Amino acid sequence: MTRMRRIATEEAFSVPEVAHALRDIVRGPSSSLDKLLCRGIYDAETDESGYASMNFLDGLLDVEGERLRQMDQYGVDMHLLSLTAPGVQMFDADTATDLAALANDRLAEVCARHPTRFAGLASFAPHSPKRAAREMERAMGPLGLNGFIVNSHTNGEYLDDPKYWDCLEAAEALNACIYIHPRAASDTLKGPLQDYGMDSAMWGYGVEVGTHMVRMMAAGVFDRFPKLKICVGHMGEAIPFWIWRITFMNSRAQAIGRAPKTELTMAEYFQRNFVLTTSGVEDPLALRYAIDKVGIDNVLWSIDYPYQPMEPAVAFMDAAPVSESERHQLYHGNAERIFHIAPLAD
Ligand code: VNL
Ligand code: MN
Repeated sequence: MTRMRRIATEEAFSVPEVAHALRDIVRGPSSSLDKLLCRGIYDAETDESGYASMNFLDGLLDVEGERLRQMDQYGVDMHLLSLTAPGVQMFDADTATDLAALANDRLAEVCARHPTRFAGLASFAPHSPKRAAREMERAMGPLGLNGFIVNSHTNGEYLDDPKYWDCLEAAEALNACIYIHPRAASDTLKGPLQDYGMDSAMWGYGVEVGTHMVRMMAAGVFDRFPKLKICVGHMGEAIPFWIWRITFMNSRAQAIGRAPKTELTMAEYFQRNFVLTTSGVEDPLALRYAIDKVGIDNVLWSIDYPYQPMEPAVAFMDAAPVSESERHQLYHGNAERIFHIAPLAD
């Protein structure tokens, strides 16, 4: 019997041009909370957060060296790569558009060199939505990429804002899933998240993306784009646990005129329009809960390399309290379906 294929679906990379541009951003006047992590990664000499000691930059810039070696060592067949947060969303719209295209070109090249080892989510610049839509078509067409990544808010605005709907329309038309990955909370959300290391993965990222998801559902975005698929990491950014209360209180808010009327309930949108991955949550009870809540078709395995180590993420899923057929779906079947990855011939 052959070993089960393992496709990891939230795997970060970068390219030197984007790294340099982010270094310039953190040396500039931006008030973004992302500066803490970005200074640590891209401007290590000025780091005050301690992030620099994690050496994430080496892991991000490397795709075909140490990363592939570890994938071989731990039996990880494929990384679905995505340009790491904050992606291109801190740059002005022109720079963001150009750097997204450049990162997508590089990504397509590496996927073409290793078609069974790497697939990729394309970047786009939401703040230039018409050009973004064209880049999305290029990414899914000639570049042969597998879906899209967006790092939550853009200049403090979220995808419920109709100014971004060209991007949502393109994704839906292309039958391509948008992965909403965290970045640090927007300026209007960041206040109490600035201490104790709460800015990033410990807490702030989940608050930021969870807020983004609720905004999209409550705004009725999925009435306009019923076939749009959104992927989120971190076992659903706590929304599976909250969805009953979100649904109950949203229907009350609708009834008293505080929220727009929607065709479906929040729980129905969550079920129909979202899939989630396991990145950075190696908790078997949380996994079992997520599967029971959203269904085995809607949960995908991921590592979150290089921010999370590979070996424990594999050990977690190998030992997870699921049936073998469920494990097949988590490890590869759902990723193949959602992200247009060719199944292996028997
Ligand atoms: C971290 C974790 C950062 C996961 C990430 O992206 C991430 C972190 C910037 O631990 O800082 O995807
Ligand atoms: Mn991640």
